[in-house]
Amino acid sequence: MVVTVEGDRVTKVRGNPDHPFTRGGLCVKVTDFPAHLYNEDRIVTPQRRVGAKGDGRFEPITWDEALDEIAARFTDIIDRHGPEAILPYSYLGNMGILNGLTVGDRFFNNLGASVSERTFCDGGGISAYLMTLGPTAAVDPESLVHSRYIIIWACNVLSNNLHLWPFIEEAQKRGAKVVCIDPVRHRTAEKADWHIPIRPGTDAALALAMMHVIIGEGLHDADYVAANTTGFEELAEHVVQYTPEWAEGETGIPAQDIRTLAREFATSPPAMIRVGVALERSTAGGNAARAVFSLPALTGSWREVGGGVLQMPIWAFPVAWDHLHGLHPDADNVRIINQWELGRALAGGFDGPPIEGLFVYNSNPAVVTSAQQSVIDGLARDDLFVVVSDHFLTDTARYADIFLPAAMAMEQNDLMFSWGHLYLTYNPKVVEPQGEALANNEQFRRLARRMGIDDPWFELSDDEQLVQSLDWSVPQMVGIDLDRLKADGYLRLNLPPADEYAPHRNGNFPTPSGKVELLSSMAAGGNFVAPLFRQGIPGNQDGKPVDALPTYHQPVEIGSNDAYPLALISPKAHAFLNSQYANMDKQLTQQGPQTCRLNVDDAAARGIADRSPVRVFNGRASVAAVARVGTDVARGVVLMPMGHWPSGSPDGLAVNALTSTRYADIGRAPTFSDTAVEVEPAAG
Ligand SMILES: Nc1nc2c(c(=O)[nH]1)N[C@H]1C(S)=C(S)[C@@H](COP(=O)(O)OP(=O)(O)OC[C@H]3O[C@@H](n4cnc5c(=O)[nH]c(N)nc54)[C@H](O)[C@@H]3O)O[C@H]1N2
Ligand SMILES: Nc1nc2c(c(=O)[nH]1)N[C@H]1C(S)=C(S)[C@@H](COP(=O)(O)OP(=O)(O)OC[C@H]3O[C@@H](n4cnc5c(=O)[nH]c(N)nc54)[C@H](O)[C@@H]3O)O[C@H]1N2
Ligand SMILES: [Mo]
Repeated sequence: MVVTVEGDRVTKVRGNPDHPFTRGGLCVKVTDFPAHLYNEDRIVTPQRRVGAKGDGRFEPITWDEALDEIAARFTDIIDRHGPEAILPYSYLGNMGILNGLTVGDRFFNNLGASVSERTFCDGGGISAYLMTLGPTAAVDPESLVHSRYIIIWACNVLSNNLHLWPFIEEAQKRGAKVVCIDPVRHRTAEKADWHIPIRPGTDAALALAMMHVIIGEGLHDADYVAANTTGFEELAEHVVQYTPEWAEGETGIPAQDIRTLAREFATSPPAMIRVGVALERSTAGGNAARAVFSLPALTGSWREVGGGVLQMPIWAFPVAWDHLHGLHPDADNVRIINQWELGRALAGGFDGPPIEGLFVYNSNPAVVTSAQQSVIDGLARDDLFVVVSDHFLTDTARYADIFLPAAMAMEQNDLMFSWGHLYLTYNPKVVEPQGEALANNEQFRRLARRMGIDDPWFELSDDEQLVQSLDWSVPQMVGIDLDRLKADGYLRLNLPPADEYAPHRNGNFPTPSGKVELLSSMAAGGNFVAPLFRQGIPGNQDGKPVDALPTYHQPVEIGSNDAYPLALISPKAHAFLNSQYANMDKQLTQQGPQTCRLNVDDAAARGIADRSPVRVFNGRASVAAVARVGTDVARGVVLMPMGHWPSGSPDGLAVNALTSTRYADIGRAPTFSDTAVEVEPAAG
């Protein structure tokens, strides 16, 4: 991003046209970033609640008062119940190495607070990836221009991964066929050559039927399979049962289309699969992801540049996660609470001390977490001491006892690894923070000192912390140091050029066997959750059985109750970043109110007209929405994008009041896409 600063103010932002990956592109969320930075609703001084919880009445206080009060309350809670009565709650509101996912871990691990397990963004997909392929960067996203066949599976590239699109479009111009497997005909599916609508939660059935065809018709690459996979014989026998005719019944995709897809994928090298997070979000989501990750090994797609799987190239970046987590010496015995279960945790549903202190930063659980009503009820508990660090008075922050104002990206230093390309990016502070806002890492430095935590990390400057945050000695960091990063802004990891990079041409997968594990050796340890997601705690297999071979399991909730015959999905909103920007005028205008998209036939059967008010409900809640009727969603499917704040809705609830609270099969992923609802016309 190129930022124009006039005097002491940011006046304009634009994409950097010279950047080889982003090429001058910026998404609608951030093109008017100054309106976000200088927004009149932004809160830039610490605040203490004066009204009732949820009222939103606060008074400004000094940082000293805020830190004193937090230290006193936390100390008191620890004295009475022990440190596990404190729960940190954070996610990906900020994605920097210094200020993002792990910024609070050292502080809370030092205290011995309950560990928050953060699995609701690809915890299942990543765990499945590690089980099948290991922590490999896999393909360079730029190499997609060389693909001849691209399957975009459960991913809305044009809305959610905008910068990848030009590479796919270039491949398409060069003759590649682009296929989109999604219940929704969204912007990306519109541009694809073939959109395959699928019933939510049935992707494992489709992938396994593709295997049935590929192996059954001898379209697999026997040499690649023999050299670079485990368990082929077992898999071949296992997929005999998964015929395309059977899969048609599960997925709603005609058997002949499944055959065509499998044959084309196997015979159009280089073939690539771009996987989105929604793949994991159902009862068999982890199995679906493992099956999909296995496909390119069966067909030998990895042999060529432009073949393989693109999930997220994060494993290319040598971030010193363990060091950033700063594990507590007795970490193995600390209580773990999955963030998904915040409502239950606040209601006393876990063994051990009651949660009496909650510290939320980089997250907005009142919007992003399932069981929304129970989250809001829990936040409203009078005996719960809540600290929220954020930019705005979010629907979560309304329940804070103490609000801490956080700096925004342009007001703080950071270094960014990427979820979507292979460049490290330096994020310099270009203006002083508004008011008294502070970067997250500075907030934790001050709190650590106030609570007498004796850890040298909290005495380090930003640069010193950055130096310790990466392993600068590995081959992909040759030629990269902090000074060069500051001078150039971004540097490509030292990997072969995208046009030559086929990292698994000869196998070399970083799994326990060194091969693609069609038959998973890690499954023997039970359910696997990557330590990245649990403040570093490595003892991560809970013994819950996991299928050794990718296996299909039907959705649990969809189809289980005639009163709720429709399958709800809640993917990302085009104009919001999860819950962020949903309070900005321009983005809210562009996104519009909470909508519920449904198929013309389903609408007609219920007497629902386009743009009329409806209520979407199930046994958990009822949520108001505006109907959008069309043919872009498959029959039986309802789409409500996530991100709207519940406070903006007439009944004070948003889509996560409806979503399932069950875990998926692997990595304790959420199951948003296994949610059943009914829709009916509403008055007014
Ligand atoms: N504009 C915008 N961009 C974003 C974000 C945002 O909020 N807004 N959030 C960012 C974040 S945190 C993430 S994780 C990424 C996620 O980006 P994506 O991976 O694209 O994730 P989703 O939007 O959740 O879902 C993608 C698609 O999966 C489809 N889908 C839902 N259920 C199923 C299913 O069971 N099977 C199949 N095959 N498809 C299904 C949905 O219709 C949707 O089109 O986007 C990032 N980019
Ligand atoms: N139904 C449904 N629910 C979902 C999903 C879905 O697809 N469907 N997607 C899930 C996914 S993939 C994700 S990643 C999560 C996202 O969940 P979150 O990460 O919680 O979502 P965000 O809204 O991006 O960010 C949370 C808050 O961080 C604040 N923030 C931003 N930068 C900073 C900072 O530097 N410091 C501080 N202190 N605060 C900051 C923002 O203002 C915002 O209020 O939601 C999950 N929930
Ligand atoms: Mo995410």
